[in-house]
Amino acid sequence: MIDKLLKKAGLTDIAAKVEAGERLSEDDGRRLYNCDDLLLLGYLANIVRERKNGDQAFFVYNQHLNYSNICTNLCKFCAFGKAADSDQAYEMTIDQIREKIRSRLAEPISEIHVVGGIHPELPYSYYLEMLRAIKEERPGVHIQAFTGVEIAHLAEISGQSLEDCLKELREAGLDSIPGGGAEVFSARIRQITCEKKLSGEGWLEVARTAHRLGMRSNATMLYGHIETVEERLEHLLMLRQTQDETGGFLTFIPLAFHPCNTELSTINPGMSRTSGVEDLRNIAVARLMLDNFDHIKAYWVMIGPKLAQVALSFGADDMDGTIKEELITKMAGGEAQQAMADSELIRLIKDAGRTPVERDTLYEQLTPRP
Ligand code: V47
Repeated sequence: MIDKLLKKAGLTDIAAKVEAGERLSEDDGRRLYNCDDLLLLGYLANIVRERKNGDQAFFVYNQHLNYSNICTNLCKFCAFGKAADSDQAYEMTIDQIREKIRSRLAEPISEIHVVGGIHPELPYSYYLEMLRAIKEERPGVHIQAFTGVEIAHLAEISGQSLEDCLKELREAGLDSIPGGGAEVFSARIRQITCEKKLSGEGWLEVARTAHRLGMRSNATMLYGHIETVEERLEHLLMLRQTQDETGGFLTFIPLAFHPCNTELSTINPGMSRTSGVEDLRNIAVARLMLDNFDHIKAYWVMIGPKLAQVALSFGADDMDGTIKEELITKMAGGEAQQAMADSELIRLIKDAGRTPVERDTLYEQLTPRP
């Protein structure tokens, strides 16, 4: 039966490679992206998913902290970043950050995820103080902070090399780097959507430098706006190549574009949210192409908890976490709730026929809880 379907879709040779654990080529990736048999893509991606992670589906008890939305880049796909003089601009003081952390000390949070805009004025010392303050309030927590774009900015304002800056941030409490800021590496896309932002090569250089220092990081791709299949593929191959070199990426997270309140949707008024099929296809193709990534995350905040649950059968093995407060998606029209109880994550995972595993940021199993 499956052989017939594979033949009909022209994927017999790709399926043979997947079953043999062989690397897929760029052209294979193109064919997968253009395949409209979603169930077949899911079937193939699930082979890799189960080979790497069995029935396990990971989640993390985490807290998001968006310390400021003031940003000089003002990317056209982003509804979160605001100019410093905007009446919606905000920045948190170190005391307010302490308070945010303190307010949830009763919860078994193992990871704090920190992301903000590229702020024109906050001094370098603010970032070091923020890291120290978080660790003081919640010793032992893993701080996953600052996208590659923020890290490059911090190196610049501190007048240091990336390496020295990362070492100093690590001493202050930084443990790993989230995957944001990668967007789509294509120079064409960056020119149109985020011309002031760090280049794709610059982003990869931050990742390489961190990995050289033994610090892990994540990788993302923002899809569903004006990028082509070729540009998505190029992005995935650049990540795969970098991972071959360093082995430092923990997980890949496809991020579904939310057009609401973005400049991109003002320029192209017809833009709509990605469809469920598109979301699952991106997860499945990423799982198949990124053979050297251990984990693929279905980020429920962006694709909704129900689709994230289904994605556990289309290549994803991780649902991210409890979160509670996340502004990047919310500002762009995200409708998913902001918080998910760990019991609800566990229920969704079990209901999908998978085994829930509470993990720390580095994918170590947390049982019993620390
Ligand atoms: O870099 C901005 C994206 C990213 C929109 O590492 C948008 O585990 C959709 O990277 N629609 C930041 N996406 C968030 C991020 C992230 C999130 C969760 C987990 C991890 C991880 C990383 O959000 C930005 C950008 O690519 N973004 N605007 C938008 N309108």
